[in-house]
Amino acid sequence: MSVVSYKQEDFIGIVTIERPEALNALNTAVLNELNSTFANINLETTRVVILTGAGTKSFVAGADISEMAPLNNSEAARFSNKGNEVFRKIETFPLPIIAAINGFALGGGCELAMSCDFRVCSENAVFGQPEVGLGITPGFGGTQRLARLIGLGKAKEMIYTANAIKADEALNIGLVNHVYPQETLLEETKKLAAKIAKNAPFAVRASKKAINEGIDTDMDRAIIIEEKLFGSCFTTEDQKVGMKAFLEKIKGVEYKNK
Ligand code: CO8
Repeated sequence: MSVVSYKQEDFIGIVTIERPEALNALNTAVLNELNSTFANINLETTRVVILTGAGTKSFVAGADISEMAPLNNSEAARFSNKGNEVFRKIETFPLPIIAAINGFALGGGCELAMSCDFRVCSENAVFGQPEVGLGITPGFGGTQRLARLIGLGKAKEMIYTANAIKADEALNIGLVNHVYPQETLLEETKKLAAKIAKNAPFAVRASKKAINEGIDTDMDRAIIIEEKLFGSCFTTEDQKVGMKAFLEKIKGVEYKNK
């Protein structure tokens, strides 16, 4: 039985984790299917991806505890590596990915959301890294991405105390960009995705690459990364079309991803 579904609406791809009986917890099957789902996304016809969980209770309630419980040292490190590889693919995926967090985003769920480009959530969303309460550390990038997103002090407090936070606090600390009622979460996320999809696809993808690669290096190298990607936009038809439309005061330009 499939545990990850994919559907396409215009330029928007929607990936849904579907294990509601375990609050969408990440087991090996989910990690494998996430991997293959992203690998099969058509980069010509898709411009932005939404990642969400099935149901109204949980985005992802963590890595699957029943699968992890019996692991030994090397098996656990391998499981961590498997998750990290999938999440890094998501983080460096050529298209922007918005996490639409529809409930619990705990442990591996919070870590999965953090590997997306940005996050929006429903009012009932709950975030946390409960791992130390289970006798483990975060193992799918949480010790690295949380501090980069919300700062060292707040990340350390969340991880050491294992305290969960609600949507309004997640918004305050910049973990999510917007909070919506559960009923409108997906529609509002699609509106954001549609805004992204209207812009020149090459420019959006180059912006993602510049931001991601630049943040991991020093400013002198980072601005060179930007300069190269900026220059590469001038090889595209969309740059000519976009600038011509501005100069000729033409509204509503449709980019062709060329
Ligand atoms: N793993 C496996 N099953 C889960 C998980 C999970 N993470 N979360 C929920 N479930 C299952 C429950 O066991 C239950 O199954 P069943 O009906 O068969 O008993 C079902 O989902 C429904 O859950 P609850 O009955 O517990 O629902 P509640 O509404 O009472 O509670 C909570 C919801 C608060 C979300 C609760 O389920 C909970 O605390 N879940 C665990 C949250 C958690 O600790 N997550 C972190 C896991 S550790 C992790 O993610 C580490 C990532 C790095 C891994 C590194 C690799 C080695």
